[in-house]
Amino acid sequence: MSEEKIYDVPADVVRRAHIDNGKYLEMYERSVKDPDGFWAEQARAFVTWSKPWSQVSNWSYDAKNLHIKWFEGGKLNVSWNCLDRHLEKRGNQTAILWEGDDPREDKKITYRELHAEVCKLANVLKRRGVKKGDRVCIYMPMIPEAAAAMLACARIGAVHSVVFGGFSPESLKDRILDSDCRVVITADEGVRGARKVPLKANTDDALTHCPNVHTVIVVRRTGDKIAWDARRDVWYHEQMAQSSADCAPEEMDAEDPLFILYTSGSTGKPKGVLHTTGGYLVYAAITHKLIFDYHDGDIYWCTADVGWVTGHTYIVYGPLCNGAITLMFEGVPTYPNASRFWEVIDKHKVNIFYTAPTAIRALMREGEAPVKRTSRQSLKLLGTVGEPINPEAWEWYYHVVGDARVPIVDTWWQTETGGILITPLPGATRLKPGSATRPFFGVMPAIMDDKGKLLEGECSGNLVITRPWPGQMRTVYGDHQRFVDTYFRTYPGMYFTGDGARRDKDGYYWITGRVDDVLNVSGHRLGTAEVESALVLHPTVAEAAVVGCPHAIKGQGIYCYVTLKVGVESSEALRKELVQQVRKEIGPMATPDAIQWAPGLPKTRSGKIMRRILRKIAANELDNLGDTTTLADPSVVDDLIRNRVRS
Ligand code: 6R9
Repeated sequence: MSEEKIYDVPADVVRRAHIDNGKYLEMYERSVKDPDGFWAEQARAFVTWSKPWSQVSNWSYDAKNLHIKWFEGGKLNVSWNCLDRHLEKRGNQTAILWEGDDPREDKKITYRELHAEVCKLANVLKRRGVKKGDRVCIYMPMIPEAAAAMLACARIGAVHSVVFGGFSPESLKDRILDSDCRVVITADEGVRGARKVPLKANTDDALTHCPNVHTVIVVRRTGDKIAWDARRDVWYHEQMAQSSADCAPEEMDAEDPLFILYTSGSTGKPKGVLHTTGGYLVYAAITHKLIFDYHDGDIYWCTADVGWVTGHTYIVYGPLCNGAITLMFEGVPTYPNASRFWEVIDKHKVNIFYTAPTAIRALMREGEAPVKRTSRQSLKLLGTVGEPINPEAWEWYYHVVGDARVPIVDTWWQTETGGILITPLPGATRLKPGSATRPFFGVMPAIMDDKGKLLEGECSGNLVITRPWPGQMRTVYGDHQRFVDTYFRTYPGMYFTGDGARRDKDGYYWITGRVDDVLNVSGHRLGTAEVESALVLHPTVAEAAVVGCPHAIKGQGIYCYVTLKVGVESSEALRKELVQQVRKEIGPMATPDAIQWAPGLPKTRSGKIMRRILRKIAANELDNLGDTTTLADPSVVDDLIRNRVRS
């Protein structure tokens, strides 16, 4: 078993690291014995406050009285912390190092330039009537203006809701309506892998159902022709030209909302995860500095999209709060060729590189040559996030990309957690391929069995966290009850993550993946219920059940069982139509990998679909289907097995 394999921390890494193992143990102990003392110290070290807090933490995980507050009464502004306070010392240092989709395109934006851009945009928003507490939707490609838009909202106390540019007009519409955004910031088109993404056209589609949106601010990225509604649409560059670069930051309370980010759960529509100002920023900054062992001047690159939480915390807020140089990449790992990541690392002398297992697996398939023709000597640290990394991919990342020279931090966390919770620290933690290893400071994980018993020592079960940390989400926007029910009902008094995990004899955590109906497809979170709803919208579909299936590159693929209405014939054309339907409703990342025609679905006598059986069939694990005697009609299972689709 690869569990036996342990990589020691190289001596040179220990020497330069902020935290070695002794310090980790000592600080961890302090952080859980005296959390308020620990976090008060960190909050002062990482963030500048215009007024101190009156209480470090104030919380209850009791479902009847659920509340989580950090640094109450403390005042600060996130954009001021990410920009203004760096101007004196590093005004002329690069803040955002942008690498375009086309390798010939790049640019450097200093802290001073970014500050001016953000202030101007904040004034544009104000002119369009945006006030503290208003929600603003950001639907953008990976260009610096996306980060500026987030920071401009933060500057005036508006709450941003970034929607990933890969989402369909339908998904965009749902998100705009749920949080009642009245302003959208977008671009004419995005560019990825030399292909154009019609962001403005998608926005136009979405907005036919959003009467409250009065302003769309459009960045000119490609200059191609787009439709224009003169009552509603304004050009970013024209507005900016009329704007002053002087904009005083709004003084915010630590618990004022900073952003909403929609994420998928096991049931219903995606929920608006709400993060607040003070605790989130402290947690983003401390985790970025200590987990990536960031030192002044390091070139740091997180390949996520700003549409996901990783982009929020580890491209924008964490790095900029720390005065770091953050690389932002517009393109894809395989354009113009499979060396692109490594070429960008050489071109910009990247020191810290953070990506997803799905990208590693896709590049691994291309062999070693595209990696080996580059130097990668600048690298000091590698990181992964988004899904469990299989030990083979970990070893390839370590040996081929890192030349067995640099540590890997496998960082486990979620949209809900705001920042990384379980991870190695490069100078402190011996690595085991495939394990996210140990909890970060102040984080108390535990493992529960299905009956609600807390397990001790070596064990496996469901992962919970038993007390809050400053970056934790505070509520589901507009639906606090859903927050309580989703995360605090399964195990009373604890935050339930939805993930399974194992703890080994060294206390290391091995995340095994979701135990609920959430899929993780190429690191993108999707609810099976969302895909099912998209399928049943088609007039020929009577019923649909969707499960995950193993996929060599994506981690999980999407396997759909579809029951057609009586009298409808299945066909290849209809299969294609259904695939299109899901892409149109959700977006290309939700493209089904397999559609199986299912005349019947395995249901209990009370009518509940037995997904356990469907998952096994999709995974081709046919010898261990478990108990099927409680099914209303056990014969449907044989039919499903016979007609299994190879995905
Ligand atoms: C940051 C992010 C969260 C889900 C999470 C888990 C999976 C993320 C992981 C990991 C194993 C890791 N996940 N990191 N699983 N090892 N290092 O990805 O947020 O999009 O909300 O997804 O992703 O299943 O519950 P989000």
